[in-house]
Amino acid sequence: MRIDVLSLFPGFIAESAALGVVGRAAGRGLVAVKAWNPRDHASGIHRRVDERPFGGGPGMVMLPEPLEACLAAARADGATGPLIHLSPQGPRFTQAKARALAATPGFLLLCGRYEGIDERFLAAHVDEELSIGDYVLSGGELGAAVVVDAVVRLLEGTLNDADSAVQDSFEDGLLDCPHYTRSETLGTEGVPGVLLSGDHARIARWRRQQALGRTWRRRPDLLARMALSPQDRALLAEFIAGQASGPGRP
Ligand code: 9D3
Repeated sequence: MRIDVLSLFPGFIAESAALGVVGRAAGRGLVAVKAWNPRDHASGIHRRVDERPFGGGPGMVMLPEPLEACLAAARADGATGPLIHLSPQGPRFTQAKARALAATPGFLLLCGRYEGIDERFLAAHVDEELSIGDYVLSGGELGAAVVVDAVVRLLEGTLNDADSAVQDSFEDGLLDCPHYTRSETLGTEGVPGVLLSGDHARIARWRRQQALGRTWRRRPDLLARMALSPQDRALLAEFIAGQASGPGRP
């Protein structure tokens, strides 16, 4: 897979893509993340990438010309797939969208800075918009890093079975169960007995029940959109029966 990112902070994109799971995937040749700086395609000694908006008002807006030239350079280099604008105006990025992107040969991410990007560039070139959540960021770079991370970890061969994607929260629509280490200082203190029993069927049942129970308590919105199997329903009923209070408890 190939991911090309248009950003005024190419260093941030390159450095975040060199870390952890994404860095390992790049090292294995499963993905190439390439950053493109519109400033490298701006003209004049000042290499301006922003201008004052028509109609006045505070703040600057990204000029279309450096972005046009930057996008053309990326496409000429082989950048492939839709151009996705990271934008607070976009629909929310979800695990389902990460899965859809992971099934493609590649895509481009466009990061805005300042107040945003000239609408004429967006209208001419952007295929899709994505927001990463309802909070205000200073630009699209953190959004791009989020999308790259969520997509690349889904690529075949990226994860070892230890952190296999199928075990993830949201892959089955549930939050994760609690985990306990073989800690030298804490020993087995506070560890649920079932985890020390060696009974793998009981352990699996307990973990599933904890995942269901935590989702019920902390994210009832996720549970409401799921169709639970009769077994899951029974596990959750048992969990709820053992609780002091209802959903919303921390
Ligand atoms: C305070 C500035 N706002 C004026 C009404 C508009 C605004 C412009 C640019 C708000 C945020 C940004 C920069 N944000 C992003 O580029 C961004 C973003 C976000 O802010 N929240 C969630 N997801 C994303 S993806 C890109």
